[in-house]
Amino acid sequence: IPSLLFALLITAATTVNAQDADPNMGIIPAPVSVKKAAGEFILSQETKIQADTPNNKAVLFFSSFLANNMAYNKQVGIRNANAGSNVIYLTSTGTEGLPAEGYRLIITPQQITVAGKGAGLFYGIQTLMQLMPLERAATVKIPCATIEDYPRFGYRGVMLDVCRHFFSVEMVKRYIDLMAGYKLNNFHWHLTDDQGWRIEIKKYPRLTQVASVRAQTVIGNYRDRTPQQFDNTPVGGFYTQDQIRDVIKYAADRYINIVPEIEMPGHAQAALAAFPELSCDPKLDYKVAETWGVFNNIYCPSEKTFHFLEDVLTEVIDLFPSKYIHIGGDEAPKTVWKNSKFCQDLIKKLKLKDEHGLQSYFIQRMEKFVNSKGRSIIGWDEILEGGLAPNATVMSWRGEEGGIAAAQQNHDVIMTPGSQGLYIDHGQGKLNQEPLSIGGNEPVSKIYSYNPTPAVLTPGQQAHIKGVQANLWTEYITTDKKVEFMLLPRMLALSEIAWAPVANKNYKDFAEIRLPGHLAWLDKAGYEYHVPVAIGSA
Ligand code: TNX
Repeated sequence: IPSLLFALLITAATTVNAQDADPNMGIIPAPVSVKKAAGEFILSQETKIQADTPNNKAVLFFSSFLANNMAYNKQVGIRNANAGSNVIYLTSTGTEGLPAEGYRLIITPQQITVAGKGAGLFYGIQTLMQLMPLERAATVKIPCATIEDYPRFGYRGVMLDVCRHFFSVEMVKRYIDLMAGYKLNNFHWHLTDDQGWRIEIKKYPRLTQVASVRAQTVIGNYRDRTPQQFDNTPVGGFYTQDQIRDVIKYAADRYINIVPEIEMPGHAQAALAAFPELSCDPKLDYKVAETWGVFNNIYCPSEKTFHFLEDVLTEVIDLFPSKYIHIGGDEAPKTVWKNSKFCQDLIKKLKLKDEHGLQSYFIQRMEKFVNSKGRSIIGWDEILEGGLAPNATVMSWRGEEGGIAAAQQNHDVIMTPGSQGLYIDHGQGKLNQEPLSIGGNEPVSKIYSYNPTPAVLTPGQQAHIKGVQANLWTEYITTDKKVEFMLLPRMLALSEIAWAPVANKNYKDFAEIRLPGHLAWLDKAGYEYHVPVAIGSA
């Protein structure tokens, strides 16, 4: 008998070990809690799908997924008291004690229950979809488990620069699809820059007629300082307001907010090409920038400029429901302001310290305007220089220092430090094995190891870190495929640092156990991605 008991114990132990090999059941980002159970639910054409409200957008998303993936075309029913077995139930009940955006997913052989409110239900469905096999089939097996899950951060973002190169509505939607599958919830749309203005503003048609087109584009890496070669195909493109509304709805159907960015006072040369009178030296001949880098031609802090930007932001705010409106603030060289009599007089009149004070005055004025419309500004960390606008949220990109300083001043922060792997325009492997990029080497392991709450902050200050974001600048990204290549699989690592509790993070489990299944899914979905270097090498 003792040896039989021993054998039983051994069997039990091996079963547990086999399960432990994949404690997160392949799910990315890793859930807060996963309890596996024996057996599986068999989803077939006979399965009933029921919901509290069948026309809920998360429910509609799930039924269209089933229609596409297993040709399941039955109507979603309303829950009745005697649901019986072979039922998937999507509900907002049973969510007691769950934090915002959280869900419970209970899979038994008889029933699957996805419980969550709003985004929570949508995320529960995303997890359930990840548990389904890749192959199209009429019947699929889903392993039994109880999963309870909610995000670490409320803001989980990815930025796309559509100015340096323009990307179609279709591509933007593909980008949003990827975000949704990985529970990312803020798409930062970088819409204006020196090299192109990409949003239709009804009051100023010259912005799209003139500022959205550049005559030629530097090719090669401008940092080499080798003689520059130009591709003289004109590059243009902008989104009409109708297209923007369509993208906003598409994103909202996936619980993604879009944060629009209108750059000021710097990165404004394209706008100045359309409206030279907004510069401090209107006699100069401005053109939409054709090379990369930082440009001296910035908006003049004049009443004309403020009126123009208020008009632009009025249309932007009418379009975008986002609480946050990003007004840039980065890389605004002060040379022109230093040499301008108008600016120097203004500094004296307003009793400002210097040009940085003038930039603060500029941002604070715009903040007042945005706040008057019930919205809040985000600015890049340069908005700290010369004093923060009272209600601003800081996006910390030049390392974490700006974010730390802002949190210490009780301002909200979104961490996106380039030095910590969050700049996904940088290369992901050895440069000689990579396509042309702005440089750097930020492999997926580096972004994975980033923790957005710096230890120097007190718990109270850490609460100001609202989230984390990866930025995809597109100077060297000319095609849709290259966007995907730069984004993937780093975006999956981002989703885990934005969502999962620190204690659940484990790079080996992420990269070796779970990632391969996701790469297979990306293959199937036709996305291009970088093949990460094996752990331990390179
Ligand atoms: C800095 S990050 C910029 C961008 C460039 C990027 C290239 C930031 C706020 N400004 O204008 O595209 O570096 O990595």
